Amino acid sequence: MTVIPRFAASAAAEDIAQALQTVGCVIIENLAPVELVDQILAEMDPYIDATPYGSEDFTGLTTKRTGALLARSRASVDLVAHPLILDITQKILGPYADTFQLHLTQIINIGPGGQAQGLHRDQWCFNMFPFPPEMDVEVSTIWALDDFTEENGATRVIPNSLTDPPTAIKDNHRTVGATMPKGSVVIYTGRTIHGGGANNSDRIRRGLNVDYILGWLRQEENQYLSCPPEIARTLPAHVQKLAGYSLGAYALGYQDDIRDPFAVLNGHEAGSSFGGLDTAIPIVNK
Ligand SMILES: O=C(O)CCC(=O)C(=O)O
Ligand SMILES: [Fe+2]
Repeated sequence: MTVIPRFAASAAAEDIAQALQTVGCVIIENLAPVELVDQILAEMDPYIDATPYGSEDFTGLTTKRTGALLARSRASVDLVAHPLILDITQKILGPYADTFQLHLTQIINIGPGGQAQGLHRDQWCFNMFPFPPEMDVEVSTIWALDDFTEENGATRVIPNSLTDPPTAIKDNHRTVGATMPKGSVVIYTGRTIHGGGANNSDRIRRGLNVDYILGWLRQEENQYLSCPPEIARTLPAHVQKLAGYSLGAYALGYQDDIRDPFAVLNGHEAGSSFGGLDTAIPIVNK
């Protein structure tokens, strides 16, 4: 198959996850209301204005990358912790860890004249570690904050590239544009070869990149600094946990005397022992 499988917002997580597992990419059309997207853009506008352009080709010389969505945009919480996306992510990452967590939140605005980003795998951020070819460690999403078109730099993905050799990043001719209306989302995994498209239009292409990783990996965006405790405390409990204020595995992520970070964050009495996974984390796979 050389197209990106497309689903309606009403589709079952199971069907979407199966397509994602097989082809490595899927689009869910119109999953977010346009009004919600506009609210996120309004809340993020001052931060986007203050963001510098990328300093080299990969980050994009006409591209702005603006993060810390959980701290800066209350409306973004509905996308970052979208139940359907979390459900799909759970199905993809579930076999490899007891938990998964937020990896990064980033509005990616590709300005007019922006060149296509070099094709890559997102999981290469883990120091290029050669994970087993069939293993998933990351699920990536890009929400279209504008209509994504071939002309304005829709994300480009290579369907069926999950286990291709790294040299497939040269296969520009195999890429397909994730064209989709505003409020839709393209999902791919850490193994899928993809990159931002060239923006040949005269308007900015705005997208929101939210990725998720296994609970035992390091987060790309440092959530404890981007969304510090005083702000995290005001978020819903499951979002606090998703952001990383929870144990990532039996003995990962505790504070001082082996206290549960979720309990500490919220001023609850926190026991002192390893492995509070049953109650401490949002998303238990087993
Ligand atoms: O902006 C996009 O469409 C994709 C960006 C991307 O893949 C990345 O920065 O890792
Ligand atoms: Fe990427």
